[in-house]
Amino acid sequence: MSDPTPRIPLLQRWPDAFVARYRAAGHWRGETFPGFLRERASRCAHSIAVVGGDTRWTYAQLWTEAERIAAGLLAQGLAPGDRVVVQLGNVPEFIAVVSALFRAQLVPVYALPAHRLTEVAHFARKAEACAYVCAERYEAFDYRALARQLQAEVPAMRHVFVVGDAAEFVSIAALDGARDALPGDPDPQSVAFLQISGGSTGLSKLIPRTHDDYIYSFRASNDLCGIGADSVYMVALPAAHNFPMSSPGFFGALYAGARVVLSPGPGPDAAFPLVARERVTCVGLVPPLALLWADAAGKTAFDLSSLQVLQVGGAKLVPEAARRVVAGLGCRLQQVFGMAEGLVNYTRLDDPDELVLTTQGRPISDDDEVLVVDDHGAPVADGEIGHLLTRGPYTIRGYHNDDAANTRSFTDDGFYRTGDMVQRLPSGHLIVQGRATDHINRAGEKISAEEIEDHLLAHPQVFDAAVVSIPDDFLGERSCAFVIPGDTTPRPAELKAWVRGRGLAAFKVPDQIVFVDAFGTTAVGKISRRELRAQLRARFLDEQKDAG
Ligand code: OOB
Repeated sequence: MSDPTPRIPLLQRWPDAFVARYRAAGHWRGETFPGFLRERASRCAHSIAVVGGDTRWTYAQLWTEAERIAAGLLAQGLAPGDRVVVQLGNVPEFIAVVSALFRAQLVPVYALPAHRLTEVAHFARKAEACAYVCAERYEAFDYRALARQLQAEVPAMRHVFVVGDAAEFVSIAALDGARDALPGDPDPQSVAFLQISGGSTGLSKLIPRTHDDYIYSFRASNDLCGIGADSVYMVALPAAHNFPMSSPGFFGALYAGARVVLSPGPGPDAAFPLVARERVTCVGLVPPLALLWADAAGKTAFDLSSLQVLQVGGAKLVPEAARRVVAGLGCRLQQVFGMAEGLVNYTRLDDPDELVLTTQGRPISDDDEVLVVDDHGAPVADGEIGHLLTRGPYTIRGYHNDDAANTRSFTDDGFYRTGDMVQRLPSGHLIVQGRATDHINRAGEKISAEEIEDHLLAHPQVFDAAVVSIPDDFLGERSCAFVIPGDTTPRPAELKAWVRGRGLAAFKVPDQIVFVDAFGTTAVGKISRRELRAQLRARFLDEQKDAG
């Protein structure tokens, strides 16, 4: 059978010389998702692969489920190469469904459970997807209602598959089909899935990851995070995030033949009983959750002594918070500074404490090229702050179907402009010092200021709006919208309800709304939105200091 899976367009592929180099180095081994999952199903057939809710699947059972669903999807009329938006929470079916998509050479597009119609419709259009997989209900939200709206808005979305009661749609549990209709394994260089970007400017972009590049990233992560067949890895953050997916994530754990435990929520209440019962050895958290866990650990009756490595990433963990986390949980801390576009940095498990507490780690690979440059692109000396640019064996060379973003976000020679400002130490460890783009990092969820401003501007009583990040003791950053009202001033609650009503994830609703008469008092002539946001933020923080 010819290979139907999407290839990355020529301009955004790794050039041949890099392909040769990454292969010669043994990073890209020609492995594929269905290939390794099938192999584990035979080698680790009776080991427990996935635990969640009442389900405990062995590796053999997971593969059987994946093949059943894969065959069923093809029997329903999907064809290899089709894109499928997957919006599932931390349930075993998440892993079975994506394994099935890989098996059938269908391409998952990962939405978070928090995403709502506007976002899911955007992913569907951008990916030209024809199918949507959702849960009947997750965290009290009925996704079948969203599916109906989605089909009305995106006619190309022909198929809806539901985990749980499917109503008029097709139930995942009922799928079945001929196994001999399943395709062979895909080209390792083809696109395995599309991941969602944090969305630093405007709407989220889609990130094409190949089998070769992604498998390398979690195989290499396993070594650096101490994951082996005896490990028990907990998914506490939403499973669709890159961090719990691949750093080392549940895919790393499955690659190692380890056990994956899905926690229904990220907080101590949901997670601690499972840590104790399953003897969890490794978990990844964002900084506010790590602090919650550390505080709760001193008071809980649950036995957390199995925890060996607590990973913290997604947002900056300041040294003082790092000390509290270590004191509270008593296990090894590992800082993780990564991005869905590729590059992931880890502090090493045997790094001196000082580096673990004060840096965000160093790249996975010797072939990760890291540049720290000034505003004009000239390299800065070690220890100085500059823009982080990177390219390497698991960092994309371009977004899916987005020429404008590609021109902005990649240099001519293929470096990704991360938007992060960092300091590099002579050891190669990076310290994240802020960022050059205007997004809000709200407890690890990235919110584009521009996207929220656009939604606020659509309100009839908003004359102008600027959204900025404000430091927050718990979240790290919260969002604050400065709004110049129109003829009458709406109530803040009304504006928040407006943003939510536009079909957006709840985490994007501004935490705070401040009405102002005008913007940019010190500005002469036209200033950029970036400068404007910076001025508003500075003025607000000054006023708070004076008031406090
Ligand atoms: C992870 O991925 P994304 O794509 O949601 O967000 C990437 C951005 C980075 O560019 C940086 O601005 C920020 O999140 N970030 C951190 C950080 N980890 C991520 N900023 C400071 N300190 C850290 N430790 O967030 C992600 C992907 C894979 C592994 C871990 C995190």
